[in-house]
Amino acid sequence: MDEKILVTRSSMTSYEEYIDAIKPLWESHWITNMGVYHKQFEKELKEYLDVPEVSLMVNGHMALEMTIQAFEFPAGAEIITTPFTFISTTHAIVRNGLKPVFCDVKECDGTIDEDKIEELITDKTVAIVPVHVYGNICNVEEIDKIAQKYNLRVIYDAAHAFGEKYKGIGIGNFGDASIFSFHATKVFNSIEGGAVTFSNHRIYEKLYDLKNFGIHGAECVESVGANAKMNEFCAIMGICNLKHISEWINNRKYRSQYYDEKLRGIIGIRSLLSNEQFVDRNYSYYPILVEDSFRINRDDLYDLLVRNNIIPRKYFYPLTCDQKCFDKMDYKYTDLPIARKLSNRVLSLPFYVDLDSQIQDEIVKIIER
Ligand code: T4K
Repeated sequence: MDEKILVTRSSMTSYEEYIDAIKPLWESHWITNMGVYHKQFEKELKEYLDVPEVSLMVNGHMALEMTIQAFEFPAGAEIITTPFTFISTTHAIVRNGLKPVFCDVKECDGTIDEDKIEELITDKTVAIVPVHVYGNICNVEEIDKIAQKYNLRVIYDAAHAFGEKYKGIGIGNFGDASIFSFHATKVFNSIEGGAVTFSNHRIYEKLYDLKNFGIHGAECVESVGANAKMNEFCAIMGICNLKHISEWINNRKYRSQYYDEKLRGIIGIRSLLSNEQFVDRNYSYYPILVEDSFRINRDDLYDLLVRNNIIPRKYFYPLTCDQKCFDKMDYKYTDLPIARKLSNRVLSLPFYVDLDSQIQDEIVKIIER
């Protein structure tokens, strides 16, 4: 390959469409602080995601961190979560002064193993933060039952699940809240951005205060908040990109099925995307597992691809609990056999809208060889 093929490439509306759309910002000079486009984007997201409430955020991480904060859990309380995710999920818990308790995941799709949650519940447990990893939907029904039984909150990290539905219901309707990421590398982006979905309007008010310094009018600050507002340039990018999302998801579906077809029959390679029949997928990533029956291991396959200018990523390796920043924490050495197994074998192949099928052929050929 002459040029480097990266793991993903931002999906973007046309230059002309964006430039045209941002012109009014020069006329109004209102470029941030809940402007008209912030409001419009929130409204359009509510419709698209088919949820009762949306709160826009500067990015997916702050969406999660502030949502956890909004529930005002007592310091030192425990949150059951997965280590097979991007570091943001764990950081959001730890940065709230809470303790992550890592639950193992399922071999079939990398989502939290609902059968292992109950044994981790203690009198300090206050919530579960599962992740719809790669857009693979967690067992929302079982998680809901456990949460009800033990009176726990459920906050889904749905950073990868934008626009997905389970049994025809927008994925942002499950649990007490869900967070989405609109980062440049996601299925849908607003350059940087994120959102929280929920049904309780009190959460909207709480998040509004948290993301805007707790300001209530020019001379009144009612609570201690931070700054996590989305600006108008990002909101407009989101509004423009939202017009193309269905077309992009269809394009990804075709690319994903193309990989499926080409990789089928290679012994030791399997897709980590679930076949859950009730899910409308968004085809956000294309993760494969390099199993023991494959002739070389994941790291060697990674090196081989990189030598050929193909740059996949080991999403998600290492497990978040094994990261250096948690070296001194007492939750590092939890027994997580499946999460470790997946993390040591997974490789996210280059995958994005309009990825050339010849490049996909080339990638498969290298794997086959
Ligand atoms: N929860 C979960 C489960 C998440 O996966 C994430 C983010 C979050 C929460 C937090 O959401 P945000 O706060 O980020 O909204 C990337 C993303 O930065 C991150 O958003 C994402 N997950 C994570 C899985 O991947 P890196 O460090 O791998 O990104 P980077 O810069 O290496 O980029 C990867 C590839 O993307 C590049 O090789 C090319 C392409 N790219 C990148 C950028 C920055 C583009 O095409 N355009 C771009 O502007 O973290």
